[in-house]
Amino acid sequence: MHVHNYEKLWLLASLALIVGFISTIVYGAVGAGVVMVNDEGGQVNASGLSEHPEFNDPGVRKVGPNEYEAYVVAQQFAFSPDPIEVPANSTVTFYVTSRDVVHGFEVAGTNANAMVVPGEVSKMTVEFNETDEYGVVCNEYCGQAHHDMAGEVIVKEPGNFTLDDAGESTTAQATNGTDETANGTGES
Ligand SMILES: [Cu+2]
Repeated sequence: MHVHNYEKLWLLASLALIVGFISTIVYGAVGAGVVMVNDEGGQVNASGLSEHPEFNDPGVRKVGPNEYEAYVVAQQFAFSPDPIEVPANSTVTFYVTSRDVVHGFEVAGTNANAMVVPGEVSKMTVEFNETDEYGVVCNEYCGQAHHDMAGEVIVKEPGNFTLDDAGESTTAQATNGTDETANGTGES
């Protein structure tokens, strides 16, 4: 069978396009450090958050050198705590859940962006290298004042950062590694 040269050229060109499109999808999915939020964060009783060992007192905990966990509760129409304060040069794992309806939790300008579903914990990790301020937005329509639902992550100079009382008030893990930053004075 004879295939005309132009025909071959078009076949090749369309093949290259298909390969190109698939490559961009694969790169976007695995090459750019994109991680999907899955069910790793576990589940909670949305109406019993006040009895939860961490979500009863949302806040930032130190769990290792330069490693922090931030427990965040979303509810109509605010995030708690707000602002979320963390030190620069740290790795922060956010655990976010909702007290009422479905919300969004997006730390604008970072890779953190998740749906927040009552009963589920969305877990995501962000590295903060420099002092900065990031807006936190709810990007799931959650009710009449949804457009007002915003918060802030403040990345502070490590020397200016102290954990507030929430960082030392709960459970065994917090009593291990917090002493060096626990000045006992709370927020200044
Ligand atoms: Cu909302």
